[in-house]
Amino acid sequence: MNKLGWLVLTIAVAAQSVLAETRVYNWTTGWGTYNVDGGMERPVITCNGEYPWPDVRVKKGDRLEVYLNNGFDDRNTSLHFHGLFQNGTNQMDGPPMVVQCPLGPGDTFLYNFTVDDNVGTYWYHSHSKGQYQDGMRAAFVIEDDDIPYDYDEDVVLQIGEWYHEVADELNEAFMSLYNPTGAEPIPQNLIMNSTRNMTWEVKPDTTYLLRIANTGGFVSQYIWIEDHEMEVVEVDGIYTEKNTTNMLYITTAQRYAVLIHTKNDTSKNFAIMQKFDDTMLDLIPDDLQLNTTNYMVYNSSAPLPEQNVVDELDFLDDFYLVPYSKQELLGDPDYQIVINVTMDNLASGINYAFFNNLTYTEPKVPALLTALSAGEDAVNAEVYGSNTHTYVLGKDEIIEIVLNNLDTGTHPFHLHGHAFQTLVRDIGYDDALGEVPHPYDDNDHPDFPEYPMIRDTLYVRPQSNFVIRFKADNPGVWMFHCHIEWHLTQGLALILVEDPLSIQESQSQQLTDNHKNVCKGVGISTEGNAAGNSTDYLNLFGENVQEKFIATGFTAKGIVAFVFSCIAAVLGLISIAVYGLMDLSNIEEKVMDELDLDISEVEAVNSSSDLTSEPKELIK
Ligand SMILES: *[C@@H]1O[C@H](CO)[C@@H](O)[C@H](O)[C@H]1NC(C)=O
Ligand SMILES: *[C@@H]1O[C@H](CO)[C@@H](O)[C@H](O)[C@H]1NC(C)=O
Ligand SMILES: *[C@@H]1O[C@H](CO)[C@@H](O)[C@H](O)[C@H]1NC(C)=O
Ligand SMILES: *[C@@H]1O[C@H](CO)[C@@H](O)[C@H](O)[C@H]1NC(C)=O
Ligand SMILES: *[C@@H]1O[C@H](CO)[C@@H](O)[C@H](O)[C@H]1NC(C)=O
Ligand SMILES: *[C@@H]1O[C@H](CO)[C@@H](O)[C@H](O)[C@H]1NC(C)=O
Ligand SMILES: *[C@@H]1O[C@H](CO)[C@@H](O)[C@H](O)[C@H]1NC(C)=O
Ligand SMILES: *[C@@H]1O[C@H](CO)[C@@H](O)[C@H](O)[C@H]1NC(C)=O
Ligand SMILES: *[C@@H]1O[C@H](CO)[C@@H](O)[C@H](O)[C@H]1NC(C)=O
Ligand SMILES: *[C@@H]1O[C@H](CO)[C@@H](O)[C@H](O)[C@H]1NC(C)=O
Ligand SMILES: *[C@@H]1O[C@H](CO)[C@@H](O)[C@H](O)[C@H]1NC(C)=O
Ligand SMILES: *[C@@H]1O[C@H](CO)[C@@H](O)[C@H](O)[C@H]1NC(C)=O
Ligand SMILES: [Cu+2]
Repeated sequence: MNKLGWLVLTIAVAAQSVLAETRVYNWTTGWGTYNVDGGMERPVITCNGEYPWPDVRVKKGDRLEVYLNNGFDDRNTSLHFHGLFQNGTNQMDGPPMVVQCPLGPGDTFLYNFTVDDNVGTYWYHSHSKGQYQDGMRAAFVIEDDDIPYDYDEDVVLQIGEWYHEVADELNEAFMSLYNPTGAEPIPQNLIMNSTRNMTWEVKPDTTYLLRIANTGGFVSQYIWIEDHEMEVVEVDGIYTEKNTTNMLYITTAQRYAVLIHTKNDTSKNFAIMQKFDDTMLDLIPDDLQLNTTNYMVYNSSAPLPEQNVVDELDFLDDFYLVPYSKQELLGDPDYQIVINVTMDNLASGINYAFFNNLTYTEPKVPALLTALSAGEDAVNAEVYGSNTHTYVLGKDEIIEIVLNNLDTGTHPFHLHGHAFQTLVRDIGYDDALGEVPHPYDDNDHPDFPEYPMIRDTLYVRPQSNFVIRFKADNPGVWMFHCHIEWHLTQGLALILVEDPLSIQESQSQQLTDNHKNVCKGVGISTEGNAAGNSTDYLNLFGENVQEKFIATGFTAKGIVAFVFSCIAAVLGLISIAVYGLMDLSNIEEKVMDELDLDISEVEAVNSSSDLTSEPKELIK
């Protein structure tokens, strides 16, 4: 290179380093008592003694150094920056036993990465069981000087649901023999920005970029603002062609950035409405308020509006959004993964979730640490264990995931490390109408869009299917899972190991000294296969595996019958935790209805003699 060339290069580097900043955060987890929804005081997870956790706002290209100090005395923790590609920094992605060792009490994990490949609206949250539902979460915005839209002010808004009990207690009731249908706990309220009756004070004649993130752990929501249109310009960090709507439907973990232009007239205030997708609730307690009113305030001396009632839920179908980049449909897949979603009881009687009959079960060594230490064996999916449900993907391959939802619920699926194209999302099929699941048919499907919508979290409808594609251009170990925290706990997850030999070769992917110390702290080896064997990676002896399926002859229906017959009192207590404060008198009927049981059948099982012995086996 000539002298001038060096000079130009030097200036370019200097200019970049002036713009890009390193932002340091030092967060310690703990517990505090707060009355978040105005309904009840309860313990919540705090950050440096405060709640809610701080929203983060950085610029594209910045470096983050987040020191997460585990201030709990009884549990491990972790942090995931949802939607970030973590290109070259896979160990900073968060899920414990997938890309990192769990962070033990008293230890510190340094999440150190740059945000080069992402812009827009994200969030961060604990990736350890139930913690984000207890409050360990916030919005995360990456500002972009080149954003192709004009606006005056940029405002974030978190929506979610809230429980009056901590996740630990709910989980105990949920993952229990006494909850044989796997009914998810019913939340007590919807919240906005960690409160109810939220007030957003706006200026007249102003264009807001409102960044809405559903940081809840379960229910999808409808959201609309009385007499105000929303122009969608971004989904999950992907800019879109503008699309105007009155209402959005947002699943947990999804984000929408919308432009809202305020009125000139400041005499009146307007309702910001949020509403449960109540089809996701197994039971609707009598006292559950399905919609909540918040306020867009132009004039604080004018009265607050009543709720805004709409005739129909006419929301934007995100499938039809077109990315601003007009990225074309990726070519035919090099590799197609077909996964069936089901839910069923295993031998303990507990209800689990499955992809192709596998319920995700943690390995003994985090999968990334296996990939880094396995040498040539890293390309063999077996070394990651038979119950982590791992697929190994080749460098730059086009991957297609076909997901068939054989279950009757709606599930929002999230892929780490990528945003993907959505080729197909079928309509829902209602079991109440006698409809059966419709798996995707390769030979008979609708035309794929020319410019498919791109995002990182996508819902599948009941008994339906979707098809997504992405390019395996991000070497790392990435989780694909349902973002309903209850379903993740039930094992609705799998692992994609992308180009493992490139991970091994990359300097930036090597474990940091801090990470090695964190592993030492919780007694986890930094090398070895899923069983922890580092001499023979193909010897999986001693690996963690899921429980057995229920033996033939003793069915899930039998378990339900047993639960009802022997432990009615306990059931009552558990039911309160799971179903909320509802009229419990006919709960057995409702559960049986859901399982398609009829009373005579249950009574027949109840009186049969082998029942008394078998369930004891189940409990041990
Ligand atoms: C983070 O804060 C804690 C408590 O104030 C302090 O002990 C620790 O040194 C800080 N760590 C860093 C990296 O600043
Ligand atoms: C933290 O994780 C380690 C390793 O999986 C485990 O042995 C330990 O029991 C966990 N600690 C707590 C407090 O749950
Ligand atoms: C964060 O990572 C960068 C790049 O590897 C490194 O230069 C920097 O020292 C790291 N920060 C800390 C506090 O270790
Ligand atoms: C908030 O909303 C609830 C339910 O609509 C209502 O009962 C309560 O009084 C409201 N609180 C305030 C402070 O407005
Ligand atoms: C929501 O809360 C965040 C953080 O406190 C705040 O910056 C934002 O303005 C709030 N959004 C609205 C719509 O009030
Ligand atoms: C609102 O006021 C601005 C400035 O006063 C004016 O330019 C604009 O036309 C008005 N908009 C409407 C819808 O009246
Ligand atoms: C909100 O819920 C109440 C009862 O829970 C109902 O009367 C009202 O019509 C609902 N409003 C909307 C907009 O659905
Ligand atoms: C906007 O969304 C509607 C469906 O909700 C769709 O029919 C239309 O094609 C979309 N237009 C653009 C430009 O995205
Ligand atoms: C998924 O389910 C469909 C319908 O039951 C079945 O035809 C197909 O073989 C299943 N695929 C896998 C991978 O289990
Ligand atoms: C899953 O289990 C069902 C029932 O045991 C069986 O029919 C089916 O073949 C299994 N599917 C796969 C992909 O193993
Ligand atoms: C990761 O970085 C590589 C090399 O810079 C690039 O080719 C690839 O597109 C990136 N992947 C993602 C998902 O950003
Ligand atoms: C690891 O594999 C080797 C070779 O197959 C075997 O001898 C050894 O017992 C295994 N170690 C453990 C802890 O299972
Ligand atoms: Cu789910």
